[in-house]
Amino acid sequence: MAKRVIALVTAGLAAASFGLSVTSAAGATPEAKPADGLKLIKTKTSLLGKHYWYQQTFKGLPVVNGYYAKHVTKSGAVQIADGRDAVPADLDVSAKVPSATAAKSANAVVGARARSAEPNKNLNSTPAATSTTQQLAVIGGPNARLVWNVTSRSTEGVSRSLVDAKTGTVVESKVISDNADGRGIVFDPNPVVSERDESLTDQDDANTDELFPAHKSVILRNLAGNGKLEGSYVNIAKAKGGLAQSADNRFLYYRDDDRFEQVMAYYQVNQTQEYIHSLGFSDVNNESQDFEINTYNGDNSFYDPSKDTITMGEGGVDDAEDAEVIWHEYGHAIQDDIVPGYGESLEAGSIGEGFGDYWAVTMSVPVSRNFDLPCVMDWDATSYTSTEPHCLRRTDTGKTTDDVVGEVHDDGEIWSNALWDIHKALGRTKANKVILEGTFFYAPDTSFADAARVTVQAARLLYGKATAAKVTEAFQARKIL
Ligand SMILES: [Ca+2]
Ligand SMILES: [Ca+2]
Ligand SMILES: [Ca+2]
Ligand SMILES: [Ca+2]
Ligand SMILES: [Zn+2]
Repeated sequence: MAKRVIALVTAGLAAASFGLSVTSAAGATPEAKPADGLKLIKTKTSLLGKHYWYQQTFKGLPVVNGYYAKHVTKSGAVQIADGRDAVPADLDVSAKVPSATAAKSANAVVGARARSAEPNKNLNSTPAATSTTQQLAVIGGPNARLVWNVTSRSTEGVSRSLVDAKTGTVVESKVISDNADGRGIVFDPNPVVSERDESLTDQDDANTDELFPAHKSVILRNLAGNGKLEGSYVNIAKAKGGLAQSADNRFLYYRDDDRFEQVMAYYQVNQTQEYIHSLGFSDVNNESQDFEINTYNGDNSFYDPSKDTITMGEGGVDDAEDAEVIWHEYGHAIQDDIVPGYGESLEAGSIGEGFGDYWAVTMSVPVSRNFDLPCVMDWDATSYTSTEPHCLRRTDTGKTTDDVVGEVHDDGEIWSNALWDIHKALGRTKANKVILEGTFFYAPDTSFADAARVTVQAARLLYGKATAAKVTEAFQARKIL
């Protein structure tokens, strides 16, 4: 390992000694020079002076964990912290293993560890690790070697793996993000579905005996660990009554506490992003999406593309008490992320609403035990519908383009019905891969027909002609193609 030496150097000497080719007095043996270069990576200013941080490099490649810092006080005194590792001068820096192979090996190790850390060990619910970067680097010290430094994402957060670039062996793999798991209580997806009971009502946000059993205890993954509901995929930025806070990440509230809805948004969006990653997509609104919870007192929620923020209303049933409302709005955020300026035509807007409804339904499938799957927002709708089942909209209305009325939510039912038929024909995984992949080819002002064509194209390229034919059929049934 590196020698972590702090040396005090006088001001006069420092002026002569520092530059980009500093050599250390300590730690280097003649045949193993510490470095051929130091690269300045950061300069910090404190009350007492300046702090220069250098990355150790070898033949232009970073040396993993090799650092060098120079602290210069205002009086001119210089302190050196030398954390360089010795690297043999003849170390070969040409990789034998391709970066993609290294990424695969690293992801296998990261994925296996993430699965074993999963509380219920449900293999299907744990997304595979996906790698984000692979860079050549050098490890110094007694086991000096050339490595691929692979950064991967998994349910554990961000991991760094070092893969020997000559042999392909994973030398080291560890979680480097300080993501934390927390605890929360949620509805999943909502009380009507989980309790299979269409007679449940809001009762002015009371925690009634009927609604109590719908509360479910869950793990909140990918939290940043700052005691707030902020993490890799969700950031509760604003909330009525203030942001939920817990030093030990225990966010345990029932529905009559306004913080319950904050936990709902965090949990349900994290679920959806883990699912999207499990499909192999690492660039679908892959960011900490801002939410504002209960800050709008109408019975409506909305996605604001100008601020990239989702606002959840509190009219009737608090909207964030129904995961299907959250997932619908998140559907808008997904489309806006994939297609800049999305929704610039009536049909594009209708596709947006239809996709949001579909996304709510497909996300509900694993937690609904088949309870009226095509019904959208079963719980929120109890506030404003009198007939049972309570649904804001459905994905199985049978509408076709003959039924277009020129209102995006109504016409969205044509699109959501097509997507739901694709879901039934292809199965959930294939259907969602095809539908998300197709979205990458949308124009901001796409038409039903154009969006359908690129979805068919995605099906053909991903799965072949037979699958594409099933997708075509689903659009033809809606008279879209
Ligand atoms: Ca509530
Ligand atoms: Ca976003
Ligand atoms: Ca509502
Ligand atoms: Ca539903
Ligand atoms: Zn909408």
